[in-house]
Amino acid sequence: MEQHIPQPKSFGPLGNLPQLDLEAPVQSLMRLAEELGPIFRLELPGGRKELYISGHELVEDACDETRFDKRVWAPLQKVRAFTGDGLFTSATTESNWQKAHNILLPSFSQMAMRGYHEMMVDIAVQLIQKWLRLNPDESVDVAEDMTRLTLDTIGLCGFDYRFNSFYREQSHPFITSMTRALDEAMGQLQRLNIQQKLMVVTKRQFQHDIQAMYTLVDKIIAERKAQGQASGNDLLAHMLNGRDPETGERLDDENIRFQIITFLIAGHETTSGLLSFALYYLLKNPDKLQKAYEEVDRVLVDAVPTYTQVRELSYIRMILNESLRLWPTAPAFALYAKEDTMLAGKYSMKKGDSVNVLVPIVHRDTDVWGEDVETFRPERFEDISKVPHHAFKPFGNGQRACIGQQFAMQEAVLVLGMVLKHFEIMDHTNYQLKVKESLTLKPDGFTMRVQSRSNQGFTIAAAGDSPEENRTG
Ligand code: FDE
Repeated sequence: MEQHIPQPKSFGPLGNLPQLDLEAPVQSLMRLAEELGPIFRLELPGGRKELYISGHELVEDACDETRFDKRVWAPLQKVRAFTGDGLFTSATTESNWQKAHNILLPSFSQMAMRGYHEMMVDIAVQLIQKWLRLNPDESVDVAEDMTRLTLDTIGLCGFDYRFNSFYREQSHPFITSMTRALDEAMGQLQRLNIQQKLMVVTKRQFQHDIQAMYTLVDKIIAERKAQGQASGNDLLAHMLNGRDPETGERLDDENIRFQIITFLIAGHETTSGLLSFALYYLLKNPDKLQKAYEEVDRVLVDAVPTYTQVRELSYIRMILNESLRLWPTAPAFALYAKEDTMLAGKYSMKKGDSVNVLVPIVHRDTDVWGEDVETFRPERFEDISKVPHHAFKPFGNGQRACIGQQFAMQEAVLVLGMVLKHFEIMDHTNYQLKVKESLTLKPDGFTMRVQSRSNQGFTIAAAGDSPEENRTG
């Protein structure tokens, strides 16, 4: 029998919009899920109806790829203005999705990670050096420095381009444009059509920012082509040289432009949020922090870690997984029914109907995670066979899951390991978590102090140069 789907009281043409905090929509949806249960419906302006699911059974069923596929939902549709049919914002049915997926998959295999290691170390050393030079009374803006780090890492590993964020007070102009364009894309979601039409200046700025991004990216592509297609062993080289094993086709220049912007967006905000949340949880859980110190001191015996040592930091990896459980930095994704179907045998869906998965709530489902879901306990991930994988979706689902998952985890383990190896971290403000929302989540206004744990500072300052020297290419 068809089951009833709860919906909160709606307000005329605004529908349920008043129930959403526009600064923090995901957190309002989380509160609604706690009130209304594992499935609910909202009515948004324009008569748009949205279904939200967060119970493990519903989510597991919607993740069945034979019946459901990724929907490029409203926020991603807006981002499409500058990422076009890049991997993140294309439908699975668009030909460039399969083609780019086939061509780029090998660049993100565990094997490929070894090849990025020295570049990842190069950027991580810049972060460590910056922090080593702080005066004792200076604090670190965690999310800002982590964003510098993740952006520079994807820039260097992806396109052999140095944003040099640690040498700038303000963001690189590309990032200013990208951040403003992302904010505008999210802003458009909340405006009525008529408002949108009146915002001439905003629209002009949006177009200007998109052009600025294209100009930089097109220059990177042109310079690489001038060096000869075969040069380099980064993502860009794979995009230029790779052929789809199924069709033998290459990516065209416009699609490569979209992919580069996609990787810069997808590859830095999410990973930087992840590292920031992990540091927050460590500060608030001294016993886990102690275990982490013990592991890095045992495994990272040199000033600069090797690839193999990073792979051995299993407790650090568990900490990152547990951070992703509590605050998955990409907090939602959407799926549509490929044919008429029953969701979990209970709710009928017509072909094309879609559901939004509220990942932070799935990750707090007590049926599968236990009663202590609010507790930060990395040990949940100790035995991989005991992890309820069907209720752990920080990287999305199936063939449309995050292609950068290994990359992000490799980078995050390396950086968190190095930070803990070199610094005692201190919660000097007794920070109270406030989650800031854009396309992704991060702790808002989170600062901490760091103190060198030994005289290793000296070693790394000298060793920091070596990855560069050794990089013969
Ligand atoms: C993707 C992704 C996803 C899915 C979404 C949907 O479904 O819509 C998710 C959930 C994610 N991703 C998440 C994440 C987290 C983190 C930390 C990350 N992520 C990171 C990264 C890095 C890089 C480079 C990336 N990432 C990338 C990416 C891409 C390209 C994509 C799309 C794919 C396809 O094909 O679709 C993603 N990512 Fe991520």
